[in-house]
Amino acid sequence: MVLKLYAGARVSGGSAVVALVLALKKIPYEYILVDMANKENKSAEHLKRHPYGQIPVLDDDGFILYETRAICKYLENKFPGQGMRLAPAMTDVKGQALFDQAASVEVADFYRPMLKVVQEVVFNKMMGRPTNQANLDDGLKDFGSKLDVYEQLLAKQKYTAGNELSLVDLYHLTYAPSLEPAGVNILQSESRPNVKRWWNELIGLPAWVQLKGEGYKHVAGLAAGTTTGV
Ligand SMILES: N[C@@H](CCC(=O)N[C@@H](CS)C(=O)NCC(=O)O)C(=O)O
Repeated sequence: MVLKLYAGARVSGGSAVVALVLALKKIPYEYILVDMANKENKSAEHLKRHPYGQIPVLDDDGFILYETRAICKYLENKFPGQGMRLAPAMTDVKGQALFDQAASVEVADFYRPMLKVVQEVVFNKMMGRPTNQANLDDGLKDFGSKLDVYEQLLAKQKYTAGNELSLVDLYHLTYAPSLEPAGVNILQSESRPNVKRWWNELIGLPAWVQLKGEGYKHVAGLAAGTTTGV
């Protein structure tokens, strides 16, 4: 049975990252819209799939999985030889350890401070709330200091987990692409040339550009409408 991806109307957040992994690994899937605007994510039916009432959720023939990073790792482990390889082989113990290290860093040192900034310049705006300048300044300072460390790392290696593009790099595409359209070019600052090089490569991946342009795909290969957004 074909995999089902439960996601919102917009190509954004973790759902977009899962859809990108599905595309890079050439795994067909059925996109099932969860109508977030009408709180379908909090419906009894969806809560059976995701106890926190969130997206994305993957349904692999009745095996239900949530959490973006767990879903991506599952797809890589289930289809290691299909499409692009996105994690070190299981037998590469050191490669796996460096992958896990980079994955933890992404959550603690990139996602958290990045989200503080996105909250102010994207989410607040979407909700019609004013930007809290003190929170924004704080978020930018915190995120900038973490990116300074990324700069040192990316001066020595091409990607966050080594010299191969991996799932960990793709995890960084959760929400951060919404910063530039909101006027925050922190990921493309000339002061961090290696972060800029790495980031431009990620947002320029043809599969990402196509996904943002066409939206999630139905299994028949039809575009699911123009679901562009943050
Ligand atoms: N840690 C989760 C976060 C998922 C998440 O925050 N999803 C958002 C949309 S991208 C959501 O469902 N928000 C609705 C809510 O939290 O009620 C993951 O990585 O999958």
